[in-house]
Amino acid sequence: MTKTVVNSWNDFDPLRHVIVGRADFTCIPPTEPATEAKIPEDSDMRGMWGPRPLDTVEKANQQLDALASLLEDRGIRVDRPTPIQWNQAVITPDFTNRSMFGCMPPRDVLLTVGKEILSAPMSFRCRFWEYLAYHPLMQRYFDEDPAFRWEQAPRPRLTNASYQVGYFDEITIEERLNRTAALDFVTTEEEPLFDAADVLRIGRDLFCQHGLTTNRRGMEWLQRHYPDHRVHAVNFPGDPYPIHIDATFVPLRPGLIMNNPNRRLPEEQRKIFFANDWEIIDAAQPAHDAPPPLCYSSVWLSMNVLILDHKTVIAEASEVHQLEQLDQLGFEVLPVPFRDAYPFGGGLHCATGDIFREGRCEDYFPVQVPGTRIRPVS
Ligand code: ABU
Repeated sequence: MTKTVVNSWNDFDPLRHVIVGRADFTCIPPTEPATEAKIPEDSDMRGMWGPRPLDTVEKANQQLDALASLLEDRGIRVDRPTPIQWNQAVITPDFTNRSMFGCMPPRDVLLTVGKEILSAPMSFRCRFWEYLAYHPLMQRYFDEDPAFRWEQAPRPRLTNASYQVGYFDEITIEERLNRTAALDFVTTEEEPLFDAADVLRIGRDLFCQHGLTTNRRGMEWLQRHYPDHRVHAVNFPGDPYPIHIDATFVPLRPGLIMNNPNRRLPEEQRKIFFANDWEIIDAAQPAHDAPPPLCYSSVWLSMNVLILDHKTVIAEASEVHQLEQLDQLGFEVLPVPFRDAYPFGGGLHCATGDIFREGRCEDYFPVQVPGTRIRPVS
């Protein structure tokens, strides 16, 4: 077995080593101030919580294992987390939550920036201990790569002060859209909060989605933690549940980004991309008009693709429009069935976490313009 080298600066350089999640013991967590957000009013998940049915866990694991095999067949090293029994209460001095969530989506928790892997604070109480599933791998990487930086963001307290309690009391989708467009989210600015999947890494620039799971203080913390990077705040009006950037704004290769046409990046925030000759295209429409049963995520997991290199991409097998669009863009597209895994925490990008991609920290945005930077542009 090869020794670990941690290194990844973006989502598109050649992938050589990755974590693929596991569905074992995944729970539907009980309602808490932050997760009411993720359960649409007409969802079949409203009011339900507890371990997910075993047959659905098995089906999800089959698809996750098949993804891992495909990657290994292409010479990519795959590691897997060690699930813990997620059907246990989370008890801290500040809150109690009756169950945890799972470890199918490593992308939500682990932020790899160069030689560092940072466990995010996480803004859901049910996800407070999720990083523990990756602890055995982190210890191994620490032992094998003397330059690996194993980091943990400040553990949040997640008291009621971290949320606008009652934010999701019965309001219409229109009211919800108005609130998110006005940057009024369930999380407050009480303490730094972010999920790793809200951070889009493009070399020296980190684009952070301001939404239900990431606040401005979280971005400020990231800017201080990564002083050589430029941290940007972006938001996407049109998304009533803005959680994680990877079904909204997805770089495909240097110079090309796919944007969810229902969640367009505002004009002011596009300037930095255009000033540096990046093209932003609309993603293809999803093939499905509803997510699978008991799924938190939207139909836009269609665009939650895993890029293997500048010419090769894995996309969900039934997403015919997305497959066709990627094909027309010149990619070799590898279709992988993955809808049974969606309810466990997302799509192909969510279900993976970068450990090693070839390439260095490039400056893709040498022309910095106002509009997104959280620090003034000099
Ligand atoms: N984790 C990405 C999910 C985003 C969405 O539901 O559209």
